[in-house]
Amino acid sequence: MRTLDLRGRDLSRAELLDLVPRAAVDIGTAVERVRPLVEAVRDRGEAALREQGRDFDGVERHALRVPAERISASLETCPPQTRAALEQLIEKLRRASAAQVPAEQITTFGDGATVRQRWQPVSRVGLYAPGGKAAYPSSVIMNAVAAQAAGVPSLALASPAQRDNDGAPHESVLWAAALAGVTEVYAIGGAGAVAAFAYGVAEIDLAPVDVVTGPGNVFVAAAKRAVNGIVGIDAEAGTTEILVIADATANPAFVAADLISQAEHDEAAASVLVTDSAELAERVAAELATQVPKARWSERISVALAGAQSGVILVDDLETAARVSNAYGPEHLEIQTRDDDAVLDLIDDAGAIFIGPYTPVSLGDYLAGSNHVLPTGGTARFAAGLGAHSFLRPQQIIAYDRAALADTAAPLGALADAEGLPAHGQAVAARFVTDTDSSGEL
Ligand code: HSO
Ligand code: ZN
Repeated sequence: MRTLDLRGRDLSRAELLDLVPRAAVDIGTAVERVRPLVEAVRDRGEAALREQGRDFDGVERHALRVPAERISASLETCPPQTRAALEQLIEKLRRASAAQVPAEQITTFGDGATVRQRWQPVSRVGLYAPGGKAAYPSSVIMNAVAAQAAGVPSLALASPAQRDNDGAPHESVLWAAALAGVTEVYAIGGAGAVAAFAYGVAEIDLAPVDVVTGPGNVFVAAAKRAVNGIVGIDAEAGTTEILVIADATANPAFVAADLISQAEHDEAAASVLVTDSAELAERVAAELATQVPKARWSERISVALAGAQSGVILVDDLETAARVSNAYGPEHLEIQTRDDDAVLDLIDDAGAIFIGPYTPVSLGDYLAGSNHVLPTGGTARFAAGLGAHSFLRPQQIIAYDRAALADTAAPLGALADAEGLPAHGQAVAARFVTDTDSSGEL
């Protein structure tokens, strides 16, 4: 990993934003590349999906909609310990997701005037689960359970067709769908899946959705950006990132293992260590040198760790470490220091935050009970991870009675007049016209 030594430098946030290691992937450029794919699905439906299946997944004549019996039958091939683990994930995530649904709020203004806010789920969602370098049954569950907790009545799932599974999505994706209770599953991948959800595909009875969610590579993120506005989307959950803030008290073997765990996803994954201890940095480097060669995906991990998106950043103190992290806005932030809560207080921007030596990111990836679909690429500055809230809209319900409306008539008329819109005032005044007074005066 390359080292960036910021010690002795007093840098502004803007300078830090410029300096922090960042992946070279540009979703904006990728949008231009996926637009023809998205438009082809919009205009030519099933035919375009089959062409894209042939070009990207090497499968063309498969069933685009997976039969419901095929989904439930998949459980016969699921090893019992995998099934038990998926069930544990579902149960924990259901509890944590249910806790994310806000209660209805009511504000009253005297007697007879209320503004109520209820949280209304969207009607139909399209969930995407990637199937490239690895299959992600856990992501299927992260998406489906959050939508179910919000009360979304109609869920569809798409994941790339697999040549070695007769054109169905990866078998483990089907296990997760079966266990989460998702019965509408499509063997469609990438930008085409996002477009199919956004526009619908009449030939295969795929009705358009209201919101598309789920992680994916840069092209899936770009396709979501391209259809945003036609449908809602969740955050841009692209290639994974981990940033660890650690001091001299941290265990270098733990830190190295966590950096490796996310680098395992992709050559473009980002692993960043920010520390005020040059000694810890050296010890982590030594750990990496022994742990990486033993890893199953050691080559991919080495590429990710050596990439421009990864690195070790040396700082003078933990306050600066927190500022560096805020500028980076990591998808995952781990804090392993003498006083984790004090560092946490300094953090603004992160997708999810993992506290202490016994809360690795991979716990959150699978079984913490939290959701692992999180904003990447610095979008944590303004975006949140997936949760029940991603599928809910606050909706205000306003109810005034006659007396309460009468109380507001005069100031409302004044505002209407000030804006040169007297019919607005008249809509109120008209309700108070008496038989003897047709002017609407109160
Ligand atoms: N770390 C990934 C999620 C994941 N990890 C799925 C393993 N499976 C992005 O947060
Ligand atoms: Zn992961």
